Amino acid sequence: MRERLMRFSTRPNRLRRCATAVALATAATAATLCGPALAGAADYDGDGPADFAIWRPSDGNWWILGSARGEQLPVRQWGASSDKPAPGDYDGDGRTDVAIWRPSDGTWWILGSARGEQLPVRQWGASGDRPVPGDYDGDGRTDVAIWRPSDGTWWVLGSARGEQLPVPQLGASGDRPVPGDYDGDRRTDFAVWRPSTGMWYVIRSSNGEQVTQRWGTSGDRPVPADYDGDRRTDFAVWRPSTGTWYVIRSSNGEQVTQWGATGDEPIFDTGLPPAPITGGLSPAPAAGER
Ligand SMILES: [Ca+2]
Ligand SMILES: [Ca+2]
Ligand SMILES: [Ca+2]
Ligand SMILES: [Ca+2]
Repeated sequence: MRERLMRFSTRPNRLRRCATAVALATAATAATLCGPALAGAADYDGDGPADFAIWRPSDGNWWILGSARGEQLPVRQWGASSDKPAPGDYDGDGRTDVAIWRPSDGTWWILGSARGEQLPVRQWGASGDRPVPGDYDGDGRTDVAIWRPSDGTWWVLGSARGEQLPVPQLGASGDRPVPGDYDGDRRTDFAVWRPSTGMWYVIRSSNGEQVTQRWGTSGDRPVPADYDGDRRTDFAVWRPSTGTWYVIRSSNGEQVTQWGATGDEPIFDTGLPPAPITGGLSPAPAAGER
């Protein structure tokens, strides 16, 4: 338990380390770079723990603080200002791949970590959709997926067979998609958080059952992740007004709070579970240069 508590309590410190690392590397302010336009938490250097990753829309640069050495990885340019970050382990090598989804034409641009090369460009989704990559079919590789706010449908291109999975309906306009592995079966569960009511709606992949949980209020940001290390995603919100994290640990249901430093911002903005991007990325063209 001590280890688990420490894991959680170190997050604000790591946030500050992120800010420090970025500040040392650029004249731009750390506050700007550590703002809400984030790529999520994922394991880019492949050492196990999640690394803090920031994607800056203005220039498409990815700033990653690798946990293995505590050092910033080489800055990579991938994507343009209108793109949405969509990292995941698409090539299944255990390291998160830098990736973006382009709303204007629904294309996915992925820099595979295994070979340091761009994967074939896929078209999946349309303007207005939200990218919700995850391993929905449980084959160990991230699936290209979008959530459509207008009707709450989830469209997933399963990586195992290269086919579309059954299209569930969950959520409505105004909701925030928060997919994660809440039931711990290694498959991503469809999930949304409703800001107006603070309700979480999750369809468990293990049995198809829908479960609900009230956690958080309007103005909070959903930041689901596995904070207690039991491989199940925990319900969690971050309150910007006070910098406080509110988490329900899936291991024991314990409700915990953690104060962040003023100016900290949540990293888990995409709602992606920490997934295994890599250090030492080799040069590759920016998304848009086929
Ligand atoms: Ca990978
Ligand atoms: Ca998959
Ligand atoms: Ca699951
Ligand atoms: Ca957990």
